[in-house]
Amino acid sequence: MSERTLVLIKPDGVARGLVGEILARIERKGLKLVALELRTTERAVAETHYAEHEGKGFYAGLLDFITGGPLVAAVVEGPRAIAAFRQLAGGTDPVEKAATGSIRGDFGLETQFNLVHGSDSPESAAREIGIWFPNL
Ligand code: RTP
Ligand code: MG
Repeated sequence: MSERTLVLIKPDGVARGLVGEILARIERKGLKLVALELRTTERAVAETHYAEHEGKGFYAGLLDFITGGPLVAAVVEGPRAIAAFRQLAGGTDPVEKAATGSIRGDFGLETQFNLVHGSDSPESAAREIGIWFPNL
């Protein structure tokens, strides 16, 4: 059974010219792009997307980072797409948690600047796709 997940190539990934590399990994895994957009993120969108982290020490910096430059938002589809993309991304901390061979493990150094976001559950995916692609 196919499912959908919301993927962001965060502003660090765009600024470093890694969009093509990251999209290639998604496509080579066998996942399908069903929506794709380069956009600058309004603060309200970032706040809604990361509402679960409100009040945490990294929240203000995270909002500044996400709104600080263009990012790529995408909806990705395939069997177990949510877990499959989280596997491609690697753990949140690119050095301590993400394995070599994952996007974060191969390209990241700092937890904040970890290149990509992927929805972490079916409920998150539905919520996040609604935020970024309300017409989908
Ligand atoms: P994401 O939501 O972006 O896919 O990442 P995640 O599930 O792996 O990690 P999460 O705990 O949801 O954290 C969201 C994002 O906040 C930044 N962060 N910084 N400085 C820090 O300690 C810290 N912790 C989290 C990262 O950009 C992380 O991806
Ligand atoms: Mg998360």
